[in-house]
Amino acid sequence: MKKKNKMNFSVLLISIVCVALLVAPVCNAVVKPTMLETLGKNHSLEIKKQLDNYPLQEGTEYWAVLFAVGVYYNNPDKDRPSMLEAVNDLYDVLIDSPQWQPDHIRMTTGEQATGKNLVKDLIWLIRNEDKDDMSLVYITTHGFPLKGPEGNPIDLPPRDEADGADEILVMYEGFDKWYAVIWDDLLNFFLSLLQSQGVCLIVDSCFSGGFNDSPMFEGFIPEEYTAETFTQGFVEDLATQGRVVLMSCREDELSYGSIFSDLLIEGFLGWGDVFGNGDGINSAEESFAFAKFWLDLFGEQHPTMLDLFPGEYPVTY
Ligand SMILES: [Ca+2]
Ligand SMILES: [Ca+2]
Ligand SMILES: [Ca+2]
Ligand SMILES: [Ca+2]
Repeated sequence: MKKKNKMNFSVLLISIVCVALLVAPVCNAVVKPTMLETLGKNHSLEIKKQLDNYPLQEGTEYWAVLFAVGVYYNNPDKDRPSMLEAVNDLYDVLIDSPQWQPDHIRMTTGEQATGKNLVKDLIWLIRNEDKDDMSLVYITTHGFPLKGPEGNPIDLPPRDEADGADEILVMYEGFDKWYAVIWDDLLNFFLSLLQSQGVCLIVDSCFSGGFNDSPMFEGFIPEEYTAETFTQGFVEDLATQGRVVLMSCREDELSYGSIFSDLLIEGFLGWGDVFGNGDGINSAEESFAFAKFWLDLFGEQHPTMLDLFPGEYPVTY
């Protein structure tokens, strides 16, 4: 991930707020309570009515794994403190919304952000969630296409890359030890084991557009498939996973600072819905559209989305 100084981002945010004030004078703050006040009492009642009718099953729990590396063993020049700030901001915005509980969110950062711990976090998620739940995984670190010593692209099995290279994410020791990385197939494997009705993956890294791999196992019926495995519903559950993936840039692009995360979080704070359908819910799709609008305008990085979730994935109310 390329460094961008804080100054530039401050200018960006100020510009965003100014332009947003011009195009949406009804919204004079980014914090939710103020927004709701400005939307008026009648509108709030309407929102409440819609939330009451929101088609989520009783017993739906929201689970999250938030993972930010931000510091790198033996390579301080690669450190990106903005990643650690972004993950804290994301945590705050989630727990500010009633469906997210602190004991349902696992956050790993800095020196703890090793590949082993990411796998542990994902296993924790897999063991806790079930099929009427919603899961969210956020990862931010440096990313690269996987290449051999000669610079040749490498696509580990499954061979699923149009550009010939899997994408890798650098863990805490990743600039010191070549193997301290997680690649997209491995991440996709763990995500594909989730039974949640909705899975939202957010990746903020260079080349993150390569994390658009479809869930594994879909429509896949193994040879040893038996009546017993069918009654357990295992494969059926995997096949029904609705996934939405929000990525900070295209597969062949760099990502700057933590601007994508910061804008997405602004979306979750309320701007997503303000520029979206105004139903009181900041969905992943709406917040992505908000972030994409601004980043496309600047033209340096172009966020991408893989949306296999029917309807919209509700992130904050
Ligand atoms: Ca692959
Ligand atoms: Ca690729
Ligand atoms: Ca890929
Ligand atoms: Ca909405």
